[in-house]
Amino acid sequence: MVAAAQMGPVARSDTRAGVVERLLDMFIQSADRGADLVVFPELALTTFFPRWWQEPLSAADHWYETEMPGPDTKTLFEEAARRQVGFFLGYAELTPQGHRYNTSVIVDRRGSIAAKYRKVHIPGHETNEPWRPFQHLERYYFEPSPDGFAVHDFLGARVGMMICNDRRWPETYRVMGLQGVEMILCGYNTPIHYAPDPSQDVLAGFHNQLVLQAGAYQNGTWVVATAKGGMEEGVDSLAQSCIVAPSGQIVAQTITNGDEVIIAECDIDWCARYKETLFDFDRYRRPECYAILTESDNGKSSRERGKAVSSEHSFKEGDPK
Ligand code: ING
Repeated sequence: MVAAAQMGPVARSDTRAGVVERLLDMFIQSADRGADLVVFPELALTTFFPRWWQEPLSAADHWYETEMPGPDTKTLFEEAARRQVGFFLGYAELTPQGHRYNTSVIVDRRGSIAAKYRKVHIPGHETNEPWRPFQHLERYYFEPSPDGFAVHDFLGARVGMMICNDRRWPETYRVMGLQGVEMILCGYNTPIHYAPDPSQDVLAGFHNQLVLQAGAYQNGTWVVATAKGGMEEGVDSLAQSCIVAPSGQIVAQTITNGDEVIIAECDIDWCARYKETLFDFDRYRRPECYAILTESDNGKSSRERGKAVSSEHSFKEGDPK
């Protein structure tokens, strides 16, 4: 059984201890309902601080964790060991070397960290843009992961992690799909208003479901996606946490934008119904046709070459067929 423990807003003034109390309440509620694993949101311990410009960058240090577990989070790890229930937790990481990452960990039934993931796709902008009603300065506050996506043997399944914007990129799911992933855990903070193109605002929920369902189906994997939603420091953020089956069906979804636990029986054997038929990669995938996907110049050189190639294969109006 897997639970998504959605959070409502975390205020700028909320303390980590106060936030952890909320997480603990939902963790205990999930364990009482039979959960083996509880998935918390991205940056779960603080308000979504990248909505504000702070300089120097060191003025933001207090938003980051320098140790995990730390003094405020160790009760979560202790409860995991006590109830023998694992969890996924997103937080801002400041390493001893001074690197800053948007990070998540999965913690096992003994309360030990089984794996750490650092966000690959960093959205938003790098510099102060006061024209925005609120900012999205993740590219100022976080470095992109140098590690990419891994899949781990965890709680009896092949489990991977992604964070927020990662869920919008098909490569995220396929890189883990090619490692046999059976469940992808995700936390997100998604403002409903998207300043660069407000026409997308009304589609926030649709786009959230679209990418999660497509990624699950096209890779025969479960996806558990947990929001920190609601009106947080004046920014309306998408809730709609959900649990998606390998079929692409949503089997559970939150109905509020506050603290809310949803739970589902996730039969890992369901993955094989897709991985061993329609999406049997060994039988049907054509990697020899996909080289452009991994060119570091985002395909520019292929498009250049493509001009020569496509002239042989594309016909102009009136050409003899
Ligand atoms: N948040 C957003 C996300 O990808 C965003 C960024 C906001 C994209 C609004 C599109 C629209 O869901 C994070 N934290 O990545």
